[in-house]
Amino acid sequence: MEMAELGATPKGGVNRPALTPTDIEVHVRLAEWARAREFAVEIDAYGNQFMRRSGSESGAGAIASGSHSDTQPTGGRFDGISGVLSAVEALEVIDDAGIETRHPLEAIIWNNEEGTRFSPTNLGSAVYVGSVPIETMLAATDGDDVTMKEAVQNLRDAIPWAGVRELGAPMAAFIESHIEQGPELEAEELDIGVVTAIQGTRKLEVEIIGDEAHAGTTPERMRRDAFVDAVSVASALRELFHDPDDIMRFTIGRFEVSPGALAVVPGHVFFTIDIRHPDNATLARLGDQVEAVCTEAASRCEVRVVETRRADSTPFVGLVPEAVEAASRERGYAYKHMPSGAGHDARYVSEICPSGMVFVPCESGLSHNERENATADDLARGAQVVADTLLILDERL
Ligand code: HGY
Ligand code: MN
Ligand code: MN
Repeated sequence: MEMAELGATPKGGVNRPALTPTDIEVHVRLAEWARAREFAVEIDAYGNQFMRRSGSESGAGAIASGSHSDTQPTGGRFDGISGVLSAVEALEVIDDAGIETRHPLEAIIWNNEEGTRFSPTNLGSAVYVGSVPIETMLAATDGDDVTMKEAVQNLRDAIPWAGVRELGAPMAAFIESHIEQGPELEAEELDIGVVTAIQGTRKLEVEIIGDEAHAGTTPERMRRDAFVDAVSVASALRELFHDPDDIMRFTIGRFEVSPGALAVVPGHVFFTIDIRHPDNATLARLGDQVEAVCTEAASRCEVRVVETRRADSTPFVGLVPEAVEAASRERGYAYKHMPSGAGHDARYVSEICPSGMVFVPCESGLSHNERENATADDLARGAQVVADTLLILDERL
């Protein structure tokens, strides 16, 4: 609740874009908590923050947990930050108990997971594992032309005593706790979801380019109205992605009409496409048709389509989900295995080490919404599973 005050909105949610002053304040507070425990604090070139309790075996890779602290513009109090705090809580409780682990244990704040502030955007975890080039990502700018590089420097300046973490430095394993963001656990009265996979996704940007003209004098036959074509394009896309089984997810989340003046025929439209599906072949087949469908549906304007991100479905198998399941069972928590509809940092971290996730119930399945809610008891069980999982992994690795 203390973190939810940083970027709090009047409607009870949180608006905390990556590395804005409120988000940096989250990083500072957690760094201070870590320092009070004599945990090491490090920040990498993309602004990911690592808080480490050392282990007894020199050279052993860290067993890590964490999530993100940024939010959607009308986000809730739990998406992301609850996973960061679960990791910090796990390290603190293990420290309080005086348990010596062989591996170092780390709590991580991955930078820029929601990715709403900078364009082009990417997840801190994706940059860390090297799936996108760091130079391009540091050059990304926000609406005020602040670069990600400058934003990372602001973070560094706020925690000048933090060490430098090398991008891609190996980890032994990673476990991310997150609210479910869907309705199943609550409806089935379960405590814990053991996550089996994250569905695949493709993100695209579409531009419709027409001509600005006078709204009072230009006859319809002479217009190249970008909005009119964008409406046809959007309908054609909805048809392309219509799925009678309701498994396909298709969203146009941002739609900008320019110049956005009452008496001007719009000369330009920009919109984003977010598509998701658990089956990579379906995602490939339909995603590959986007450009042709857009071009076909626009009658007078020029259309440009770029793909900004693509990630296949990612399974979580073996060591980490098995440890999450063992932890849940030993605590007597009611759990089930389930896939994730949302994307998460664990998807990218799984490219460099065994990874997995634990879900906790959230009220009515609401997320990316200011009314997002989760109970303290449920969150505590999730954090307990994280702590137990770290210790189980320390034994098994
Ligand atoms: O939309 C997503 O799935 C991401 O977590 N923001
Ligand atoms: Mn999240
Ligand atoms: Mn989110």
